[in-house]
Amino acid sequence: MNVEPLVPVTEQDIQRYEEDGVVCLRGMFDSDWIERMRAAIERNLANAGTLAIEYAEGKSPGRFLGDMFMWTRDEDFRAFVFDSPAARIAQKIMRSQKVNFFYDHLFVKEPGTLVPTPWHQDQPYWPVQGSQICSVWLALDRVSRESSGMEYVKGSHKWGKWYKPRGFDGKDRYPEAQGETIPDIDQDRAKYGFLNGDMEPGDCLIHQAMTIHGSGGNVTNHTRRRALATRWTGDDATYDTRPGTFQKIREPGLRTGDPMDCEMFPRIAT
Ligand SMILES: O=C(O)CCC(=O)C(=O)O
Repeated sequence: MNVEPLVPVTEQDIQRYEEDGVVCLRGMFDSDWIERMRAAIERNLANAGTLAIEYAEGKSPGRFLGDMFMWTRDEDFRAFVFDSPAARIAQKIMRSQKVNFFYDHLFVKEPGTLVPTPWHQDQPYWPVQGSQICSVWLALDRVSRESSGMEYVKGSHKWGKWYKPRGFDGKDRYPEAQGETIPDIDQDRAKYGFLNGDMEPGDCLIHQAMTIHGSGGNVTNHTRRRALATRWTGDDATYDTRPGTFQKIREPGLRTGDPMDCEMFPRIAT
């Protein structure tokens, strides 16, 4: 299992992330990681955590499971946080001295699950302020547009907009949250630039927490779409107790303005 990224992160990758708000890094995780995390995901699908949400329930055939904080209860998800190249990749892309692990988020969209992942920014959901905040979205299957490949609105992390979070299932799960209503991106596609593309298992997308992103349904008959997103923060990130952020597995014991370092958001030695 590789500890270092299989391919070095280059200055060009970092600049692309800074300009576009997302970069796709190819072939970063070896097949041992892919197999290990696939097996861990199967266990999780059979026994999801208390914060898991079935986004497709009552809306579409198939299954779209979102689960979080798997690392707090499963050794393999935990190993991914501490021993995989994800922390090093995040640290490099964010140009950060330190890197804290924020949480892990599983997204499994099974074949024939027609619900999209709605357009959103991540940071409005999260109790964090700062700009060195990113996700490493690791593909564990081949991903195409048809199997719900991710799509990003190019450069949207620089718009200076803060959009109100909403449940992926359309429910108003964050009534106390602030923010504008996100524009209907799909109604006006000619107005925006988009970044998307096919992926292989072991490829990952790194996106900044303010970049607008979403995906379509998985309209394939046989292609599963399993992705493990890990969330990372860097030097300038601080905790923020504002109301209307997502539910955590437990409280970290931080106050607004505190650096992220704590047991729940461990600093990873890279
Ligand atoms: O995988 C998906 O459908 C959603 C991923 C996402 O929104 C994220 O990782 O922030």
